[in-house]
Amino acid sequence: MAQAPQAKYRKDYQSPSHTITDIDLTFELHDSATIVTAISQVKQLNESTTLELDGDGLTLKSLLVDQQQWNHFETTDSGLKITELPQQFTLTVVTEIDPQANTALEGLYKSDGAYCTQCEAEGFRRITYFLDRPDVLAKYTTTVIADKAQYPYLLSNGNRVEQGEMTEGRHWVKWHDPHPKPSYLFALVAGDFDVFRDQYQTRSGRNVALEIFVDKGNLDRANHAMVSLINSMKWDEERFGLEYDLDIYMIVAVDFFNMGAMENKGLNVFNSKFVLANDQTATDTDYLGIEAVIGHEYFHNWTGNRVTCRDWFQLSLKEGLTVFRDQEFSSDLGSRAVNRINNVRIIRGPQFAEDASPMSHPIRPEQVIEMNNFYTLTVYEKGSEVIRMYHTLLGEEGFQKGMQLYVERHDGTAATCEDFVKAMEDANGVDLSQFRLWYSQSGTPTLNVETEFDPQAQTYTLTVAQSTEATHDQKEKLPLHIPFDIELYNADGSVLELRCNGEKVSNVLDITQEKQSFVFEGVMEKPVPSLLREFSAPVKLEYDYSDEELTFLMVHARNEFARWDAGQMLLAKYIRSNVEALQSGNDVSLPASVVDAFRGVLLSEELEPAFIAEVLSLPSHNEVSGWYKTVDVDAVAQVLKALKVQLAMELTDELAAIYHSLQQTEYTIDHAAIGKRALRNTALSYLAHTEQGNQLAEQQYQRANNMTDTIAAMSAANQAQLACRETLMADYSQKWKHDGLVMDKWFALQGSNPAENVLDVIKQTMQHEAFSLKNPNRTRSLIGSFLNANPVHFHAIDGSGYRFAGEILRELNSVNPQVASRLIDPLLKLGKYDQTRQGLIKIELEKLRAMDNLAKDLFEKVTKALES
Ligand code: B3K
Ligand code: ZN
Repeated sequence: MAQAPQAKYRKDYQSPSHTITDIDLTFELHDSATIVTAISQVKQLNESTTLELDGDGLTLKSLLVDQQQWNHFETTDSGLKITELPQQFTLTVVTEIDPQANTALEGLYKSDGAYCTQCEAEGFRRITYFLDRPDVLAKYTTTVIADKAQYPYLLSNGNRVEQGEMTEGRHWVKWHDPHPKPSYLFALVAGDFDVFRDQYQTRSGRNVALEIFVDKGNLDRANHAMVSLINSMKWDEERFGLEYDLDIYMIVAVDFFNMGAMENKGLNVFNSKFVLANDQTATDTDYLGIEAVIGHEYFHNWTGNRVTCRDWFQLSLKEGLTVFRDQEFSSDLGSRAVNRINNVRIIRGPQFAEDASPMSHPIRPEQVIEMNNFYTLTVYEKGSEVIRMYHTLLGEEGFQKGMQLYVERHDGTAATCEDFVKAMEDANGVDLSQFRLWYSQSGTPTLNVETEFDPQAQTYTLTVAQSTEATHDQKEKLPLHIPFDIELYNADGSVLELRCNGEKVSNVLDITQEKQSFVFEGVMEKPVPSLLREFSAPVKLEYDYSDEELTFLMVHARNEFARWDAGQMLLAKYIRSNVEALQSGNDVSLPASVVDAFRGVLLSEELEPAFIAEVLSLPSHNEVSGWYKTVDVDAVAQVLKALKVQLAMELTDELAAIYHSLQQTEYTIDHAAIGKRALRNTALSYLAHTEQGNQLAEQQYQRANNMTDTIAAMSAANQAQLACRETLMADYSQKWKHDGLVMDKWFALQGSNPAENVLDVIKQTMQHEAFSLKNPNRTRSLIGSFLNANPVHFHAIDGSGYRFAGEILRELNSVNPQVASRLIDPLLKLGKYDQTRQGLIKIELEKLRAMDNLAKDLFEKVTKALES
């Protein structure tokens, strides 16, 4: 490392010295020498006559101030310092960039044959020298010039205003975006596409042209994205009263993309994974993912674009809120319970793990070296839980009042998290002082609950103690304001009305102190408490439930989430006790009563199949690992496998009956059909561990008329290592080897293959014609699944898994630092493993730290991990 990268601190925020009100951009596109001319209208805001612009990897061709060549400038480590400037001026900067060589996929780059951009968070500075910060909002006019035959479509933000032909087969298109925006929302795309068109009329009568651009030949995979877009536009009008504000909305699907998608104003750029789908190429999970991501990016138009962030420390202002909105969208359109379950799984699994890792940070981070490292589960998913808590505390009506005030006050400006809290407070006349701590305090709080029933006094006392363990970034923790949703059940399944001090009280208790007691009156018999209903706060719950109470809740709880949660708590008890049993040399087993509880759910006639499938899904190895200070990787894996096998053996008949009864002849993607397939394929994942497994998987693969069933068959064969595995894998690869996106599912199965020789298989797979380390989707599928979903081999005690990860990371460091930095996360959690493993992981981290070209993305994480 030449010079260690420096952190930026939230407390050091300063408003900009200048602003740029308008920018006129011209791109002359050429593969390795694109010329960018940027003409900006600059205004001084304080007394400084020096303007410092951000720039990264640019070749400066010329610099003019008010049309005159300007010599008062110097290039700095981070850009350009221009001095002796007038108060207001026109700045013309010409730069040259090399999109062809850009494998980091940030700024302007080439994805296969097309040009595209990614500017969030700080990619615009790789295009031109600029005030590349979200609190500088300018109106953009963009002219794109390129070869007409190769790039018939030239796109940018806003509305197309002019176009024309040029010599040498080139053409140009000019765009104007009337909405002032920060540079991170700028986008440009040039290429040859098939276009899927539709239109939408907003509530107030604006006609919006909808265009989805896909690689040639993929038109038959764009329909679901379009349906999802139209549904999003409608939903945002109905639920939030928010309408679209331009005459055109474009989405471009590209194959090389670092994340899911990007909400650039009027021109979203998407990872093709979240656009392309038909029944032969995509699974139900893919379809639901497309709906969620299309919705998410669309919803950003108000929460992110119209109201943007003042600085990057405020990222959760737009991301937490927009995740909340996309979760609500998916829940209103589909199954609320299943959506909630899946979101909670992410919080309790990887988000809690992030809190416990060297990268722990509050949803509004205090210090950042590389901003791209903070697009995290904490900022997004925990951020969304924080928004959900406002909703729980204020109700839908109060929440919407707060939203309305927030948008009214801050439309067209760059706001802060504090502005959002203030809007919620002012609109509802409430004091959220203590609630604000959720923005500044990191870590996972624990709620410890104790109860006492007094038959004489007919009272039931609930004592709640909250505590948050110190995290890597923050030692001192304070009590938070935690909405704690509870219900009390009588033995007959009826629900008690909650009364305290002679008055009826709400189901949502306000936990604000370190320890608090609630005395409920008029309680005749010892009730069964249903606690933290709907996961009303992102906390760990400790309560000593008996098996009987949990099986009771699995049947009687009024809401599905609580039933599922009771089932998970029951499983958790037996996973823990079996890990202990195994460690002391005993057998793994589940008592008959527990098996019966799951049998009951499986046979239930009222429950939705999609929900039953969730109840039957064991927690992941990663989630279970989070329960321990030091995790016994092999014991956890063995227990999870043994419980799966035992449930499969004891419930074989029921599972087989369900499996056969849920067969569907036609493939449709309505939620009922998706639910049936989910349950049927969950049954198959169990049956794979029985005698019928091989035959069922092979037969399902051969008869499948859709990708969901195909992949479910292969996945069952992979996990249970069935005899048919190799044949199915070979057949699939033969069929899809020319289609990287479809091959990703196959790569993910290779990466998570539990076979002993998996590392050899992966190395061989890296030679597959569809694989390339330069493509983030391919890398995440094959390598990411090895690191995240193959615990036994990744954590092999001989260190082979870690060494392999180290090699890949060293290579990716120069190819694509952002992808490398995502991939490294499992290695940061070294503190969770035994001394031997810790030592082996450290060796790999040290090797990375010693690299002289270590990117700051990896630098930030590696140094934190090694210092912890
Ligand atoms: N805002 C983008 C994420 C940008 C990530 C930059 N490394 C997508 C989204 O959250 O909608
Ligand atoms: Zn987002």
